[in-house]
This record gives sequence, C-alpha cells and structure tokens, in this order.
Amino acid sequence: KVPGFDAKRMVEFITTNLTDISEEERRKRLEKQSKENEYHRFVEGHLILKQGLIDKRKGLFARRRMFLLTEGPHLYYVDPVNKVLKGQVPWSENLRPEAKNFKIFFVHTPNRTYYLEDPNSRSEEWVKKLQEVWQRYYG
Ligand code: 4IP
Repeated sequence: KVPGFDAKRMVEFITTNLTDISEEERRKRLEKQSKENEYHRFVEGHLILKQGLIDKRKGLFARRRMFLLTEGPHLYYVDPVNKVLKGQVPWSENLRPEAKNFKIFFVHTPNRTYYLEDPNSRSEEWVKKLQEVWQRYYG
C-alpha cells in the first residue's frame, strides 16, 4: 500500500489526460473533419468528439437527429434529412447523463431533461463519453 495513493483518482486522472490530445493531433483531426465530415459546418469550428443518430423525444413524438458532441463543450443536434441545425443541449457543470437501458438515456440539464434513444443500442457509450467530457471541463 502506498500512503495517499487513491487508485480511483489515479484512474480518473489517467483517463482524463488520455483524452487530452496534443495541439498537433487536434490540428490534424480538425483538418480531416473539415474535409470529410459533412456535419463540420454546424459545429462552429469545434472538434467533434462523438457523433451519431439519436431519436430525441419531446411529447409524443421523437425526431431523429444527428448529435454532435464537440470540444467547448457543445452538444449540437442537426436534422439529418434537411441538413439544418435544430439546437443544442446546453452544457454546464450541472449537465448529467444517465443510461436507462441499452437504448434510452437521459441528459439532465437545469431546465430540461432530454429523453434520448440510440437506435444502435449504444446508450452507454454516449453516457461514458458525456461523463468523460464533463470530467475534462468541470472535473
Ligand atoms: C418538436 O416537435 C420537435 O420535437 C422539436 O425538436 C422540439 O424542439 C420541439 O419542442 C417539439 O415541439 P414536432 O416536430 O412534432 O412539432 P427539433 O428542434 O429537434 O426539431 P427542441 O429542439 O427544443 O427539442 P419545443 O418545445 O422546443 O418547441
């Protein structure tokens, strides 16, 4: 046992810093993104960390949107058919993701809980990435 060594904090520290990429790596990824990603024009020059189609439920109906989690952080959503930016989930220290099951996850924000459904049943990956970004900016 090493005094003062907290394994959980150490793991957190390492994973947080692994997601911190070098300036050179960021420049390369951003250049590739601007050339190859058709959603680049919606993210105000930010590097996209994760993207995917998500069904966002509001009332009775769900709308399928391309969700774009970027540095900043930002979480934009775009109508993938009409290629129109529809909005952003507001980021703050109070944002909290929660997986309900393989498909459904929530993003709690002070004024709204977003009810989201991953058609590919990878809700946990979204939650993990959102937590990772939270840790990087607010941890
Ligand atoms: C809409 O329902 C869409 O779900 C909108 O999502 C949503 O806005 C609207 O909520 C909601 O009324 P209909 O399309 O069936 O009318 P989107 O913007 O992705 O198209 P947000 O963006 O807020 O989820 P209101 O309350 O924001 O108007």
